[in-house]
Amino acid sequence: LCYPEPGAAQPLLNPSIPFLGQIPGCMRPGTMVVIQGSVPPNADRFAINFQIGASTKPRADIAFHFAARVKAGHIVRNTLTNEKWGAEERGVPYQPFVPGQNFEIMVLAVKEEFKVAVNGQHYITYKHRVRPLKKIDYLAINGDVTITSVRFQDEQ
Ligand code: 9QG
Repeated sequence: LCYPEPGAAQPLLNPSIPFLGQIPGCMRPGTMVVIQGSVPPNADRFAINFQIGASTKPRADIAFHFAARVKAGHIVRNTLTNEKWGAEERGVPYQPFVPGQNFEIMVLAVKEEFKVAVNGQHYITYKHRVRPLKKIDYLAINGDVTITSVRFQDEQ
């Protein structure tokens, strides 16, 4: 269900983790999600999930899983379908998440892919494996992370 309308949403401030929230208007080409937070000292891993629904049993499909494995130094991207992970995408230009430091992750959905920028710099893209995009109606954030704000915007 794509409610509320895009643009109607106020920024979410200091949500507790694990976070699960509806994406106002669902994802569509031009939807941008801006997540600000920090990596706690000693963080192992955290993940940002763009989901289809909020079910835990069975677990909702995840169109785009962005997993920062801070200790291991990997950023893994994947899709969960019928409780099974697909092929991981792992290449990164650098590892931007540093324990004790703030970050900003911007995820922009365009027609063919998600574009992810970290700290204002283009970081990676992820080709859509789930279509149509508007099936993606929930954002979940979990793991070792502190989130100060989540903003949903529509860029036409
Ligand atoms: O490890 O990899 C992404 O391909 C799995 C992880 C899994 C994902 C997956 O165990 O972990 O990152 O949400 C999950 O299930 C996370 C925490 C091969």
